[in-house]
Amino acid sequence: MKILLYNPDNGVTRNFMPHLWMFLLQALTPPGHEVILIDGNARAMTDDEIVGFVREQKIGLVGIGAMTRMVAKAYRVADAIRAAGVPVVMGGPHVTECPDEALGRDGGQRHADAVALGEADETWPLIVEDAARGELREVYEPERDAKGLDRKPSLQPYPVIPWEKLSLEQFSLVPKFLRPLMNRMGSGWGSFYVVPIETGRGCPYGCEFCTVTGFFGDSIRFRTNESVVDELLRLKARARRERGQVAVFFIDDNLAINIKRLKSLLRDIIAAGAQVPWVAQISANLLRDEELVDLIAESGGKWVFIGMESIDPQNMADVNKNFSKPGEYKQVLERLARRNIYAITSFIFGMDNDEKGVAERTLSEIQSWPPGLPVFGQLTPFPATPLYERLEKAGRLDRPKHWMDFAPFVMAHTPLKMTIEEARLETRKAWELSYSPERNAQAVESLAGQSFQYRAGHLIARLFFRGIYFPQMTKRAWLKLIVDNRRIIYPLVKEAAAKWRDARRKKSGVTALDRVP
Ligand code: B12
Ligand code: SF4
Repeated sequence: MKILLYNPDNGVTRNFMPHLWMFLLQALTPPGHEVILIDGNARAMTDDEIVGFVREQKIGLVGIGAMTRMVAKAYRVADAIRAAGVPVVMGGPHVTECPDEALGRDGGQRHADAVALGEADETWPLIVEDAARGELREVYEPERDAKGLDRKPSLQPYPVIPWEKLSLEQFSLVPKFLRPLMNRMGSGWGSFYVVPIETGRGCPYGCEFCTVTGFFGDSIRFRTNESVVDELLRLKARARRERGQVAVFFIDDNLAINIKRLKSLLRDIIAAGAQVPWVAQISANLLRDEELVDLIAESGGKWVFIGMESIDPQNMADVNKNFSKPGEYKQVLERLARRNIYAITSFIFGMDNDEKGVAERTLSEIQSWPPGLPVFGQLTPFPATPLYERLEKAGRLDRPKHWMDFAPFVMAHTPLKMTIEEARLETRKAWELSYSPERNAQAVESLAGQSFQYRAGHLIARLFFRGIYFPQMTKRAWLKLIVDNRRIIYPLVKEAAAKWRDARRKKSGVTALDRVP
């Protein structure tokens, strides 16, 4: 049977990285079936194009995964595929929390033939075999333990994802029109992929807005160090073979949740020479340990994603994230910056203690920190989170099913001290000011004294991150961005050209000397 795994885009931004669940389920598919992956973030397709593809390829089963944010699109695509007579199974965090919605048991339209609840590592092979026999059940859920809780996959052993031979073409971050040039320059940047790798699952912290503690559980499971190191070595070998670049996003919710284990993993990565540039999510409270931060740097850690959420301790208490202290953010970022590690700092606006002016207050704090990549979102009540339940009980949900009419940056409830429109404007302002050409130039200039690679890398990351908020899909949009940022791009390009000429001169100097009898 041919199986298509599909992840929809959200219609606004594109992810810079493919979704792990597709590769994982592909690796867990029983032999005898062919699995094709399409990530709408990388390969945008209309509903008709997807249905056409399913027909043309004679697909026998379609698996669709989606976060809440993309679920309306996922349902639409599922409806079109089912109308073409092909069964659809849906999985992931949203349908796990709202299975009745996907199955049409809540009075609405049915979108899926079957749903896979929770972690599907163990149920997926069963789903495939049932579908191949034409006997799909409606609901697949993990077995329960003696306490009636989902039995979670131990991650030991962990399936081997054959990155070394998978087609990653749709996920290369180097724009197609630049690839031939980059290849000709022999710079090793003809391809660039960010690949997701998990080393563990689960987080016990239970922040009010987060689905992770409920979905993956509060007990943490880790893969063995060997299996992670092996995956990194295979990736590294591929990048070397293709003369391209690869970076890894360790997608664990909190990579340092067990500091002792992380240190042991990083030491093994270093000992095996398995370092690749990597990014990971780590909460600020777990970045106090100097030895850990040394190991992060030595093992290839370049960027750390920190869920800072707010600079207001009252907001942090309101969302049960008191363990993360705004008062120590600056110190943490300086500790990282001393090792040339920078932070993607994530903020949430529209918390109950936020007022008009929150963007400016937050930005003036950020300005006093080492340069990083701030990102701004809004407090969103995802189904089955404690936040959703609190707001629902208080009758504060303006759009209880906000995912069915997804509107980017428009909140689904009204914060206590500002309006929904004010929250939208504050968010916009924060993005505009943080990624203005002036701010980009200041950030790069503040890295004066650092190597060319750091400064250029920082600027490129800024230009990409801006695209999370501002549509930046077309060549025209990129050109405009380059022109707007010429003040900082021009000197960097000049410096690069001088370096390149210098390198060529040195090379030809050696060649000339070699020819002397
Ligand atoms: C990596 C990541 C990202 C990446 C992008 C996704 C990517 N390319 O991987 C980035 C950083 C870009 C990102 C962004 C966002 N993210 Co995010 N992200 C994650 C994270 C940390 C890991 C995802 C992952 O790979 N997990 C490991 C895999 C194995 O788990 P899984 O995806 O759940 O898949 C398993 C099962 O669900 C199931 N399954 C999943 N799909 C399917 C499909 C089928 C057919 C079947 C059978 C089974 C199945 O099987 C898998 C194996 O067990 C999760 C948290 C988490 N731990 O999952 C949050 C998470 C998915 N993100 C979340 C959110 C909210 C966001 C943002 C909206 C945040 C924001 N405000 O901007 C954005 C939206 C991005 C967008 N494009 O619109 C929420 C989603 C909650 C929800 N109900 O939708 C999560 C759960 C975190 C949280 N705090 O609650 N994210
Ligand atoms: S620390 Fe991160 S993953 Fe853990 S509960 Fe809080 S937001 Fe979710």
